[in-house]
Amino acid sequence: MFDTILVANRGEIAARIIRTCREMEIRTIAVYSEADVEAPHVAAADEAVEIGPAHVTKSYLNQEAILEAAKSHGADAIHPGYGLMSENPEFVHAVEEAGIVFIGPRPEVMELMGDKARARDFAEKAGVPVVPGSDGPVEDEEQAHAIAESLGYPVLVKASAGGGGIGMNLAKNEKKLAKAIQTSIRRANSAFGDPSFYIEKYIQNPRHIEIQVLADDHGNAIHLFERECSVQRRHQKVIEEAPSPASKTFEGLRQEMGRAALNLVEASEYTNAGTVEFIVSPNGDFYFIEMNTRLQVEHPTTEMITGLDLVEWQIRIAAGESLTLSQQDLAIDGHSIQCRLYAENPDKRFMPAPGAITDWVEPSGEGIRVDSGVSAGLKVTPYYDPLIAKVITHGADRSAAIERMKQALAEFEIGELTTNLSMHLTVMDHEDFRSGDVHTGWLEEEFS
Ligand code: MV4
Repeated sequence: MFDTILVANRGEIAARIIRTCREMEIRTIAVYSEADVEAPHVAAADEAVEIGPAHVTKSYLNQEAILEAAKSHGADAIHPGYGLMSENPEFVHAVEEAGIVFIGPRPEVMELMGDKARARDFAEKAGVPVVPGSDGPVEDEEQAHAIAESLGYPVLVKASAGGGGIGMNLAKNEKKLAKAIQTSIRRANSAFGDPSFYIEKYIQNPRHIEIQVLADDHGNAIHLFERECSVQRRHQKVIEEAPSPASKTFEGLRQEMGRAALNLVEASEYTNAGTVEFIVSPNGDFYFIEMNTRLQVEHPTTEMITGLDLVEWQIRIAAGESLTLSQQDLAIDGHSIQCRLYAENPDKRFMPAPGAITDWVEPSGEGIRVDSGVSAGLKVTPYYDPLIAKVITHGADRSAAIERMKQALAEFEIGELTTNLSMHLTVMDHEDFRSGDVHTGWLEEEFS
């Protein structure tokens, strides 16, 4: 097992990774920017290294500074958390060249899944259902017209290098196609320096459901069931839960999506923790959209219903250990919901609202977990993601998890800072949310 892990992240996820390292008796090194001197993840780690100015490109994305901190402080592994350096194959190569273990998948599979057109092609060949669409990237506008014609409108133009909705444009009819392509190309060029795009049939009002997977270096792979992530705004998830309410409606959905996810894992020789994302149409058909090659923000809901520590398993797998669980050993225990608390203003179209935290008292109790990255006396700065905490509850069933969430949110004391907490309380009582029948456009339709 590793002696020392450097956590190349900040906020709630850095603190959460450090907690598991402590339980595993692994020494931790935090890194921090000039703006994060007083951040909780810095205090939580055994040692901490300043890596640069507040701006992410100068600190948390500064590969040389992170590697230098790891080398000079004797780290034998680096955990990237999510975002930042977590899905950058070049960083993985640099880490390995320094003789340090990257806690995550191999860089080759990270690169494959990072190219959404390639990933889609690969998934299809591995027997995973994909949305009807182009075979790989589309060459030009003429070919695009022919493909769209055979698919039938509306179609979605997606940037190959995209993901998370970047460079994605809807063409409702033939007249709108050229413009959608141009917009995708422009966005993809400026965001990724890669103009390539592909086309899919547009699935209206889908749910977003994903499968958590774990795979080791010895050929063992399991899935840890599904998470429902349809409550989102501008491609930012807001509320997640496990299992998905749709699994009650559609018999066989969980098992079929789980099998499909494992087919992709096995075909791509994927290792460590990962998430296979699907969209599910209102009639229960599911389609692969992308694979995230990292731990996800919503992983605690899976931990609550399986009793597993996903960070512990990431570390064990990276250290070469074998999975000791087989698919038959796994069962879902109850239901879990996660509400993301963002420093944002519900009265100003949920725009980020940085500010000082004068009061911060977290709820606690049976079936309540809070993963936070702030504390009283600190400031939320405009430099980083406005996610400040996640409230996660567990109950015997969905309504028990919702009741616990209402209780936890009501108990949360947050002073001065403007957050979306009141919106969460409203959602918990909304009849559509209660019914479990929501799609990816629902939140923006109801709360705008
Ligand atoms: C789609 C889709 C409908 N049809 N693809 C958005 C981000 C990227 N992960 C894929 N996305 C979508 N792809 C087809 N063919 C609808 C979305 C989509 C979405 C997907 C997941 C979560 C939230 C979403 C919000 C809007 C649109």
